[in-house]
Order: sequence, then structure tokens, then C-alpha cells
Amino acid sequence: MAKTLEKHLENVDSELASLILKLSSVAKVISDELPYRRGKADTENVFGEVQLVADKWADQYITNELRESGMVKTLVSEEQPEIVKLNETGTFNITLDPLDGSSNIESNNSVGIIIGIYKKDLPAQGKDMVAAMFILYGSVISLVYAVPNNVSEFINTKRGFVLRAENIKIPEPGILYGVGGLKREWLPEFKKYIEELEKDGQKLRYGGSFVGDMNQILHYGGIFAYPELVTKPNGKLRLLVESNTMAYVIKQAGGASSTGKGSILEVKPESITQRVPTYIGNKELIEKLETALK
Ligand code: AHM
Ligand code: MG
Repeated sequence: MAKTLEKHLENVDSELASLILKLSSVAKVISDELPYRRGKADTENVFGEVQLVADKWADQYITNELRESGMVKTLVSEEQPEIVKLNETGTFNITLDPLDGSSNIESNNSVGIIIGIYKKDLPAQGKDMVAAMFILYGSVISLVYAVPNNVSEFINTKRGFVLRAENIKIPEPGILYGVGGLKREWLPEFKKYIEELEKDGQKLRYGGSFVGDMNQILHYGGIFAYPELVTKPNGKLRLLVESNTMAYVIKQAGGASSTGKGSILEVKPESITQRVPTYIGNKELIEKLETALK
């Protein structure tokens, strides 16, 4: 019988294991609540995006659960303008996208939760993360967690989260690409790079949910990008709560990330709301991309 998440976590530091388990139960509650929280809230987040009832509720729910757990010192969330102080004696600092891809709720495509786990004070560099995880609400609920050089995936069953794969490595060669942003706003050299991938037989798959789109890259290989755009030189995705976390997961699976000018994980954050052009995938494709953008 497949190992449960609890059993699997016996291999990691016990405090980290407790935090991941806590987040796994939080994720199930959120999935149970989503059918009832699909409307628009009358507020915007710090990025000027209209919040959904689900975004706000998930953010508050996770924040409260983490506060009560006592394990977390501070939290940076996509839905909150400042660093949130939770517990002075907590071991971890967390970055959170409480409901990524929430514009997919209307059409019932995938959404998820993205969590970066640090011991250093935030904002820190992505390379300082001690672990990362994401939960994907797809045809099943899956949970992926990454610690140095090891990425494991679990699916939610009647027995709770059970192991689907461990020591996951991004397949070589990758077969997919997924790119956000208006195509007419891509830089000409990036357009050319994508045309070359197409010539090599790579197939387009873009779902509009970072967590879902990255999970495809983890399983099939390829490259995901929310690139530099003519009108938005830093693209859309947020360094702390989105790009770093997925860049960390893919790195532990043998892949790489880039802002176009070096690894995302090396960027020194200037603010908690900073955005970065985001390119994540197979190492070879990231190297090719950096050459193409030079
Ligand atoms: P969100 O966290 O508010 O949902 O925004 C981030 C999302 C990502 O999931 C996805 O990669 C991107 O925005 C999609 O943007 P677009 O609608 O421009 O394709
Ligand atoms: Mg997001």
C-alpha cells in the first residue's frame, strides 16, 4: 500500500514535518469550502487585482491556522500588503499565494496554493528556502513538497494524502511550453525562441494557473514563462509568493529558473511585492533562453 504523507514525513525534520502536515489539512478544508465561496469580493489586493471571496477567505483561514499552530514567525501573502507577524517564537517564515489562479474558479480549471518555507527573515532570497510545497486542485487534490534534491507528490484519497511519486525529476527532453502575457507584447527575441521550440516539436499547454502550469512542466518537462513584456518589463508573477517557490521545486527536480539574466533564486528582493520575469523548466531550455535573450 502506498505510504501516507505522515509516514513519508518521518524522513524530514520533525518541525518541518508538522508544518507540512498542518498545511495538508488546511488544504483539504479549503477544497471543501470552495464551492461556497466563488463570488467577487468588493476589494482589491495590493496589486490592484479584484479579490474573490475565495481569495480573501483562503488567505484569512490559512493565516489564522498558521498563527494558532505557533510554528510560524512571519508570513508574506499575496493578499496582504505587509509582512504579517504571527508568533515571535515560531521557527519558520512563510511565503504564501493562498489561492493561485483564482481567475480559473469561474471556469472550473485548476487552482492551487503555493507555499515557500524559510528560516531566514523575509524578504529573503529564494535560495534560502528550506522547503517548498504546492497544492493543486485538479481532477484530484495533489500535494507536492520539495526539500533539497527531493521532490515528492501525494494525492488525496480516503486514506488521506498518499504517495504517488518520490524523488521526481523533470523529464528530459521536455515536451511542453506554456507562456503567459499578450503575445504581441513578447520581446522579438523571446518570440523567436518560442518559434524555435515549436519547430523542435514542443507543444503549447497553458492553463492560466501558475500552479497547474508548473505542475505540468514538473511531469512532462519543458518551459513555463510569464516573460518580460513590452509594457510590463517585470512580467506579472511575484518573486516572493510565486516565482521563487516554483523555481525552488523545479530546481530540486533537476531543472532551473531564470529572470532572463540568471537564476530567480539568486534575486535579492527589494520589496515583498516585487515582480520578476519568470522562466522555469528544463536546465537546457533555460540555458538556451538566457542565450537567446542576451
Ligand atoms: P493570481 O495569483 O492572482 O491568480 O495571479 C497569478 C496567475 C498565475 O496563476 C498565472 O500564471 C497567471 O496569473 C495568469 O495570468 P494571465 O491571466 O495573464 O494568463
Ligand atoms: Mg498567484
